[in-house]
Amino acid sequence: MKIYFAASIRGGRDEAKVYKKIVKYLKKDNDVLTEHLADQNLTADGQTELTDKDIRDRDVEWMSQADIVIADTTNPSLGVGYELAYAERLQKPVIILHNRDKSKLSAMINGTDYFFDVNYYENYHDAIQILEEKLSGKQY
Ligand code: 6IA
Repeated sequence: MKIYFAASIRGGRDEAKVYKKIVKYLKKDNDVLTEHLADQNLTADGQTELTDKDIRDRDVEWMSQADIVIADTTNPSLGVGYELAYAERLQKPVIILHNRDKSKLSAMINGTDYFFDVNYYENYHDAIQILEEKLSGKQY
């Protein structure tokens, strides 16, 4: 299965360790199109050869190929919000992981009529367990 994983970059990298664990778990059985998000050396102001337009266009192309979008929304991020609205537009299945001890999920995400499967976790073990339950035996 092709997974588009979305998580904060310029919004802040405080949760990068959790992203790394999630991507490592997802990569065991799936193709994670956005695995660079797990790179702990990637900083919020990290440099890249790509222009912002290249990044945006490549990411939406990847999303169109994905079977499912999985987003960690704990660290608020404009890019992740945009990606979730884009996933809704493409009618992609979406699983959201959110650590509610750290922030409150935006009403614009929690309140949308489109089915965002919102799941709250307390630590990365819970996050992985949620994914295990959601992904096992399901065909996306
Ligand atoms: O607003 P944010 O930067 O927090 O948005 C993060 C989201 O937008 C992620 O889920 C990514 O899929 C996407 N995104 C934002 N910036 C990049 C990016 N920058 N590369 C890939 N996806 C991005 C280049 C950083 C480079 C050093 C690897």
